[in-house]
Amino acid sequence: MLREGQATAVYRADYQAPAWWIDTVELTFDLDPAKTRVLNRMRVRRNPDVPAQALRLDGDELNLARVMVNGGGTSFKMDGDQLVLENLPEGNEPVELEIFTTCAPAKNTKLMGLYVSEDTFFTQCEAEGFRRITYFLDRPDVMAMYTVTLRANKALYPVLLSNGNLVDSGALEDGRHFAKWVDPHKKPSYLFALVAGRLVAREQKIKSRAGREHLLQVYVRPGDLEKTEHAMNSLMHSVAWDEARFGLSLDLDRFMIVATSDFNMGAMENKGLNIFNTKYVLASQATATDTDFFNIESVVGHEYFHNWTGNRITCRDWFQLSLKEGLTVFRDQEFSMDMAGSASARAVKRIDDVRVLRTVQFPEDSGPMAHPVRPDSYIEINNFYTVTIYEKGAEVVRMQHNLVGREGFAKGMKLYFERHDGQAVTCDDFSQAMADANPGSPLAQHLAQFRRWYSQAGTPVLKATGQYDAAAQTYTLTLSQSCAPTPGQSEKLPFVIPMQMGLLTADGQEIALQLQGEDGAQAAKSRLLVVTEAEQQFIFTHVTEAPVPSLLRSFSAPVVLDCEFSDAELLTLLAHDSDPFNQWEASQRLGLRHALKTIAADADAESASGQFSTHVLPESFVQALRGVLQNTQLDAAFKDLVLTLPSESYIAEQLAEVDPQRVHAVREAMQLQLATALQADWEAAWEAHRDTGAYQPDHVSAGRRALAGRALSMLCLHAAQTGDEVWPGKAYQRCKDAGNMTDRTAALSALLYCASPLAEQALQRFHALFKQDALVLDKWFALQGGACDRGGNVLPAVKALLKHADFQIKNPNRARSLIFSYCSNPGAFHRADAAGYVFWADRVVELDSINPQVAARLARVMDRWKKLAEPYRSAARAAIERVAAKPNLSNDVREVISRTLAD
Ligand code: B3K
Ligand code: ZN
Repeated sequence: MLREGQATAVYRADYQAPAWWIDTVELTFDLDPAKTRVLNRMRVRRNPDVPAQALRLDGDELNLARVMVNGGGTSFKMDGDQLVLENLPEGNEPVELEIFTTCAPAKNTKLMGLYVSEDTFFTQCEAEGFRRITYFLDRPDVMAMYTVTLRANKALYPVLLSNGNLVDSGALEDGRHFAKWVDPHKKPSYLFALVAGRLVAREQKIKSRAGREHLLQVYVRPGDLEKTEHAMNSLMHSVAWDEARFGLSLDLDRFMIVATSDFNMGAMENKGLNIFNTKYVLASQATATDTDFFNIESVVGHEYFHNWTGNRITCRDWFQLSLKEGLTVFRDQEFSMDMAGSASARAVKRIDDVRVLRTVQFPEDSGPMAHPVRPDSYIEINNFYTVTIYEKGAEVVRMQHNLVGREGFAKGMKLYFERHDGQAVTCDDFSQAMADANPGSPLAQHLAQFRRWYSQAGTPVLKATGQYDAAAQTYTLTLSQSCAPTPGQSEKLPFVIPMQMGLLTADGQEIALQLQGEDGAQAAKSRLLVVTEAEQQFIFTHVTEAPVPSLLRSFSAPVVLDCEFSDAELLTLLAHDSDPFNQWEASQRLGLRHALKTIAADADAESASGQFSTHVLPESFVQALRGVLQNTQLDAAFKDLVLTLPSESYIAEQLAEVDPQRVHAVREAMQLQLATALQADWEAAWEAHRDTGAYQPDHVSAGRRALAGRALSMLCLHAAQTGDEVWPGKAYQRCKDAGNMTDRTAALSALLYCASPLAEQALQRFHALFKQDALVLDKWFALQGGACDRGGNVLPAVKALLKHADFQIKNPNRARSLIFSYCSNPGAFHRADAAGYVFWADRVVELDSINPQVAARLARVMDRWKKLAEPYRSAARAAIERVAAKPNLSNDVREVISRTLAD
């Protein structure tokens, strides 16, 4: 293990092919929580393409008992954590290695490698966890065939699972038993998995289009079986979707999902044996919200789609992580959209995805952890499972899709598999296949330039200005791009930006788009412009009036669009754009614009109490929002999104210097204005949507529940101003009687939001009802950590909850539910007395000694501290420096903290 000061960076440019290959691995486990014995027999051979070198095997926290070569003893040495064999036979003949080690799964609180959760053994090997199980070439470009024998006490561990097919099983002496698994596919070590414990499974047999039969299984703890129906349905849908959309069939007889409540992230795509956080498996209407149901569908899909994009074709090295993650996120997004059905539901999904990108990835891209989609270096790879790798990576794949079209993309995928199935490859290999399958496409024409999306960090700004020439009936759109420097990259070259756009008349009609020199016959109403220069002009002809441009439709590229729209133009787009994304976007721009104006206004204009007037938003915008609420043509889910104001963190990102309490106060003033001005409309919305009938987690009824929940929250907020007790009473009643978790949590958060005296009672009832259900308790903690701050009340409540009997910091879900919810709640976290930052520093240090990956995530909360106004900025620096001064920090936390403090 690297200790303080020893951490060294790994560079992409240093990549070298492995000096040895591992062809086969036979692992035998004697599972015991205190001391598990692992016998590893592998056949290795020299890589003939690389000069002869010693075999250096990775290890981490292993106890080495024995090493044998071709059945006899051998000399070896340790170099740090590596086991080095210098005297292996020369030549290209395979060598039989036998390594015997032990490890202590019960003590493994990092949850990497082999660990125990609730008396069950689990593994997590990505990225570098396999070396905590045995000595190995723990790198993704070494792919081997695995045979695994598990031995354990039968009463305690009746179910023994590993990758592939079960080929043998039976009883052993002393109440023990064994199971032998053979994976028919070669794989990198990060996809290895085993599970052993007392589990039950929901099973489903399916037949593929090609006629092959498969067994699907979802394993959970006894008692949770009835909560697995949705996960199983999601898995069946995923299998069918990948066959239908990409012609990719399941390549295994058996596909298993196993759920655990102790997991560092969402889920893991181990070959044939996916391991999931319970949060993304277990669902019933009584315990899971609509969001949970949709997330389960998307994560089950994501892990299943990795079977091809990640497992069959994997990454050459971890710098290529987005090769599998960006592509697989793109695939799960498309899957969710196809499952959603209607155009409006698809748009809602797209808006949700863009919201995550803009509120989390854009800040990452302009902060201390900014890195390209294909990074050039890292200290701890676990720190690079980021929104840039995943979500921006997906946008980079989506842009390729936009540049070659849907059919072209399918052709590119086909070529990618023809060329690289069974290989460990690079991001360049993917874009090359896409371009080669689509000669003549803008992607093929500009491939080298397009690849800057992989190599340059930072979010480009696309500035758009329009000029209408009434005499010539032309509209000239000038697009210029720029990208601010990011750590280590001061100069940025122009990107290839696919920009989908249209032009509207002032009353909302779409104008046929004819570029100068083009034949009018082909004029479409929406088209793709490909921007490649630092500045470029597009001249549209036959434009009979000054148009309103609808730019970057469906968010066709991950850029900041800088365009000086008037309020009137934005209202036109909100009311009439045929692109629902841009309709929503217009509402966001209007909300944001007035928030920023108020924040920037002279502080003297405010009342002495620091309250803002409740007239932040102009009447025309409020009236437009009323129109949306009253519009019977629009889906409830879409209305809910339009009525959601930009978040505090999104508003803060637009500011050069952030006073978080001011941002909080302005946004709350806007909320109150909407609550008051639209009171009658919220009542009507509540009445029209509160009854959603028998629970179904489909998009239409989920949208109805979302809008009803928002209406209730707004009505309670308004009631709190007037002293009215009716609405809080209704919310309390709903919290008591709701037939599903979505309505119940919406009612509870409405009570918390308006600081109703009934909130405490409602919280207690909720706890009493669900104290046996870990995932619901997580929600209970999260609601309190994320509550709207009223006079600094949230932090004391959070501190008290840390001592609650149900709080366990070792469980990542629980730690996230309380601590992360609080630290990402800007109004409550950024306190003038610095107590939020002190709390953060204490928790980072506490968590780091338990689970560095979770601690490093929490450390990221301070990414944007340099933008804070005083006194927040100095207080934040002091807290970060306090963490930095601790001895024995993990590499994970040290890397994040030192980047955060770097100039
Ligand atoms: N590939 C895993 C993530 C592993 C994270 C390791 N620190 C889950 C996923 O992206 O599907
Ligand atoms: Zn993934």
